Amino acid sequence: MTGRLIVLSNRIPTEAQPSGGLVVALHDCLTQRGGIWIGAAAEPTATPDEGFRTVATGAYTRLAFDLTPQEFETYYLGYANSVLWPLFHRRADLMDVQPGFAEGYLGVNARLAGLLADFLRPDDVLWVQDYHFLPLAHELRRLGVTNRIGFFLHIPFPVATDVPALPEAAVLPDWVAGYDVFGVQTRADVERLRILFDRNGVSGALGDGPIRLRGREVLPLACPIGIDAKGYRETAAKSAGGDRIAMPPQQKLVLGVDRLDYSKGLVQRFAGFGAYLSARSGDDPQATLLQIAPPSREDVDAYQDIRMQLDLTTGSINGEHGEIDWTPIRYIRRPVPRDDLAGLYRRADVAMVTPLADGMNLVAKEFVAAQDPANPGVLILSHFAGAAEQMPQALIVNPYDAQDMAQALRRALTMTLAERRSRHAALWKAVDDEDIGWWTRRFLNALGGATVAEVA
Ligand code: GDG
Repeated sequence: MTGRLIVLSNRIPTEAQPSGGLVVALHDCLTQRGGIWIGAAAEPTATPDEGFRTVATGAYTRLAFDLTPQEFETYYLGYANSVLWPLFHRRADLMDVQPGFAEGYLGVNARLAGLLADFLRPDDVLWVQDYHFLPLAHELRRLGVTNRIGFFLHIPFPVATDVPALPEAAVLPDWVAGYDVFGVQTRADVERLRILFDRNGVSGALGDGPIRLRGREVLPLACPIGIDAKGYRETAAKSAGGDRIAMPPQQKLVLGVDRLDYSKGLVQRFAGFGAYLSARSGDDPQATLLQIAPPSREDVDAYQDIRMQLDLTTGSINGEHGEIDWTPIRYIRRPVPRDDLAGLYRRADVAMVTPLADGMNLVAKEFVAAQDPANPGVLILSHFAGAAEQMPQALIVNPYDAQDMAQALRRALTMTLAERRSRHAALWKAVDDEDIGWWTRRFLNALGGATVAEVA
């Protein structure tokens, strides 16, 4: 296949040498293959350009499209982040369905489809990233585009019985079927997708192969995203980030790293840590929870609410359990530089990755990659993180059950070196075998746009 690879994502990297797993993987892939990366301009503008604008050229080209402030409000903050995000994370109760949101979302997707229909050459392959663009292929097919088009959903696929909460529920299967390959993070996501089609009366949807709907065929593909495992291990080994923590030697460090988002289960995690402290006997180690939680999407109300709940919970636990010379929860609501973060992971005795729902969760993989294999820390991982499918050697917990998390903490904090090593070795193998390069190859092979050698 000789066509160009065209990647579409909500954001495009702005640096010449980007950082962050997904961005680096796509950057490397496009650099090798040649191609184009298209995304929204960093800031909305009241005077938008009509078409794509070239923002960088080189081994591949980066193009931006403008959003008006109103589109940003309805398409991005509105439909994508106040309707789809909560629904897909099993929080239909947090959906904020407002007039104009769906129109904004469909309008941006239809406008992009029009631009792409003019832009695509017949053998180009289009790879669309994430929930901001679910209807894009459906729109492109209506315009007669027959190119191979793939989609990757970074967040969970919704539960079929929740989907009717979406006013556009009836067309969701058509959006999905516009793609040739619909990639999701886990086998459980594939199952939920197939069940949705089955409930919509599509025969054969529960089988293994492609699903047929109104003359189209879509292949659901479980394609768990990975990280640059070896690169991350090196960064962590060199980082001085862990040296910044001053703690008495007998005290253990428990680490949490998450965008401040209600799906990440932070309040429940703090409650689990509080339950550990309450049940702690004299023999159980003293532990400090360091939680890094950079804010995101602060313009959406539900994010203000989670921030307030977390402030309250932190104050309550520290007030109850703190001592003159010890603060049990250290909570930092700012981003930490990437290199420092890698060092903190390596320094931590335990990581708590306990989302209520999460497509994959890269923090779990970064923590494993960052460990010193001779003396590794222990991963506590929620059953509801996509990563749990690939990482069964973590201590798997139910984030809704504070006692379960407290017991896992106790077990993690007192685990023998031999057990820590053997669990870590298995986890490292999973993270390294199925790294970010593996993910790109697996997806593009399924889409038929490249051979393994081309993207290796
Ligand atoms: C979506 C899906 C899926 C966090 N705090 C800081 C910081 N981070 C970095 C982490 C990690 C990334 O942000 C977070 O990635 P996650 O995978 O945990 O979560 P989402 O942002 O929700 O991502 C998720 C992912 O897409 C990929 O498909 O795994 O399920 O929700 O890399 O290290 N980085 C720095 N400072 C911080 O304070 N530098």
